[in-house]
Amino acid sequence: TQTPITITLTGAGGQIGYAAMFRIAAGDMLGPEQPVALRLLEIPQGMRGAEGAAMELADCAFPLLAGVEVSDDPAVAFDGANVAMLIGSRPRTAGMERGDLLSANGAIFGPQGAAIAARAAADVRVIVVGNPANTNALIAQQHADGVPAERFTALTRLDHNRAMGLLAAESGVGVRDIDGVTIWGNHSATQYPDLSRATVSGAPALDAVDAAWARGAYIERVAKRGAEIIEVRGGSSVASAANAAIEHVRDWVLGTPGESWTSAAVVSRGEYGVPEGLVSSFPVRSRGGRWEVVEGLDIDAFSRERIDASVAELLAEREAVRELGLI
Ligand code: NAX
Repeated sequence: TQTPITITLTGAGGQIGYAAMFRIAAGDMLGPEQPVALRLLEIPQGMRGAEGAAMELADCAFPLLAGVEVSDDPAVAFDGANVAMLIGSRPRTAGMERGDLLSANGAIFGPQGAAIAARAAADVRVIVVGNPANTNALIAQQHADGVPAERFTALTRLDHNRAMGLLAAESGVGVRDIDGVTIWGNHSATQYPDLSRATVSGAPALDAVDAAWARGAYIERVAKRGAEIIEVRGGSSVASAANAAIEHVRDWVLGTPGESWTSAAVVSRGEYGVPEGLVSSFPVRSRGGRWEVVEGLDIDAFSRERIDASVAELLAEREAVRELGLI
């Protein structure tokens, strides 16, 4: 039997945490042989929800589940964490100014970054789901002295999966026949779902679908898919978000298959002209437990403009959190 991997989930009393934890405990994230120990972090008002979920986990009698602890203290919840999934945040609500939004999240992600640096395992991998995810990841990373920057990532896999699903539907194929999709930039309305390298059944996607659609309505539909789900379902994306976070961690730890790539927001080293240090989405492969940005792709003028626009938003968010003294 293997040593359990410790996974910390924040916002564990909320919807995405609830959707994620049962699949993680069932082995969907780290495989059917790998025991997992869960540490659930909540704020005091979310503790009952997390405790109830922990009771249900016990009632599942998952053979791989090596233990569950619930806490409202980051120092306890991040203790020994190998994987930290930061789901709880303060998302934007109607009428909220950007400064208020960023300040509220700075108060969450700064201390959590520091607690990760102080308590987590040496190999800790962090994924931020809570919005604004890219900048929350930047804040956490900046407070995690001694933890390599590459261990901090933010979720754009949901956008990536949405982009795959919508392309497959338009082309009349299954998602297994889709490859080479990329999400660039911020997990926000400015994100750029890029089909210039995508293939449908091995042929260029831009030959399989209307090029005007690919560079117009498609981009908008992917970027606004969250709003579309809210309108139809009457609630935000939950199971699909949990699934994407699980796939992000799975691929990070276990690797991506072959030459295929996926999308993840990682700390830029200046690839594709994205300023160093920004947490921006790129085409990535996972090799030997590390994300590698896929380099050397040609970027045409249209793509350049879209990438630059989303990166400009990330830069503005970084400026704002600097001015607020949050990093
Ligand atoms: P919920 O409101 O259901 O759950 C959030 C939970 O986080 C609550 O139980 C709350 O008490 C807890 N929480 C708040 N501050 C905390 C802290 N400092 N420490 C620990 N727990 C804390 O939201 P849910 O639907 O689960 O969504 C969670 C986050 O994911 C939101 O910020 C949401 O905007 C974001 N999303 C990000 C996506 C992405 O692709 N990156 C897509 C889905 C989702 O919209």
